[in-house]
Amino acid sequence: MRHMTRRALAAIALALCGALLAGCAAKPVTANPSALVVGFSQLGAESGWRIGNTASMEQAAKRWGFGLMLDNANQRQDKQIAAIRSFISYQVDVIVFSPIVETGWDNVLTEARNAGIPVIIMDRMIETDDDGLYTAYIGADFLAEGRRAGEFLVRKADALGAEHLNVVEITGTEESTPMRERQAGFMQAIDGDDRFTVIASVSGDFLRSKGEECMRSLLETYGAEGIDVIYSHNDEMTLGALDVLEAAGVKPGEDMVLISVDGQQEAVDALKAGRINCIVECTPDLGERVMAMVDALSKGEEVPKQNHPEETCFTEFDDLSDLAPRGY
Ligand code: GZL
Repeated sequence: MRHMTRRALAAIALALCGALLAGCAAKPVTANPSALVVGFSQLGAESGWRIGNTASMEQAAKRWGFGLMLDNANQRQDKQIAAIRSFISYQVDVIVFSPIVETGWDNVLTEARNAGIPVIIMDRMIETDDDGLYTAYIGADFLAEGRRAGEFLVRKADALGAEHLNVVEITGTEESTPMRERQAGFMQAIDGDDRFTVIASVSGDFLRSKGEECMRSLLETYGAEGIDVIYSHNDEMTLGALDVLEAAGVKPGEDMVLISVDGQQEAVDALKAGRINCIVECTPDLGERVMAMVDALSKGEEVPKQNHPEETCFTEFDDLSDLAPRGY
């Protein structure tokens, strides 16, 4: 862990520079100068899931009494890299980041390693030949999430007695781990079942607005009668698609099967109303796991490299009457 005096001096210097440059007081990181400081680069605020994930980190840091330097990169990898470099300059105790895409991190993570600062990758994963560049990964098993989506579709097709179903896929941010693995897991689960044809796969970038655009374009291309199933990689895009479908006179959940991922309250409410058929859960509540690992690292304890939270799947076949509020 960093020597407090050196870091305190670095903090004062950085804060003064920041304040002078920004013309505003640098945000105090923590009231307790001896508290651990976590540098957290969050990729953006593109969805209810992401906002819930950020809140989870802030609440957990507060519970543990850690200082949290939070930077929101607004969907830009270059801003995440700059934030990580500022955390290194500040000499934080641990760096946590959710990489918007999988590649392009080796250089800055090498700088963190050279500075002796452990890195926890949270939520999404990186692609690297050197897994010594990070201490641990805490986040979902996205391949399993994709498989759950596909397994629901097989079950639904059985229940419908369907002979053939045309599937369209609205994917998340290209080259991100959830997009790649939710697609791969889904395809694994339906592989070899000739009742299903994936007729289109378009990127909605995890955004509600782009989910609307994708749905509008898919309807124009295939017509409502040409689409039987929509597999959408997150609830925001699904909710955008719902608006477009209902404006076009389609009854989602009945005329078309809708499969979504995340488990935001608004989507769960739509599931309960029969407008969505299945939501594969992806929990944003990773903060407690992250901060417990920060504490363990500060005590020199060994930590597991891969850490996946328990997740489930909510479907039309389940009794959801006592499902607790989702909180995001
Ligand atoms: C998944 C996370 C994804 C969510 C989206 O862990 O990275 O990013 O599924 C979010 O809602 O935008």
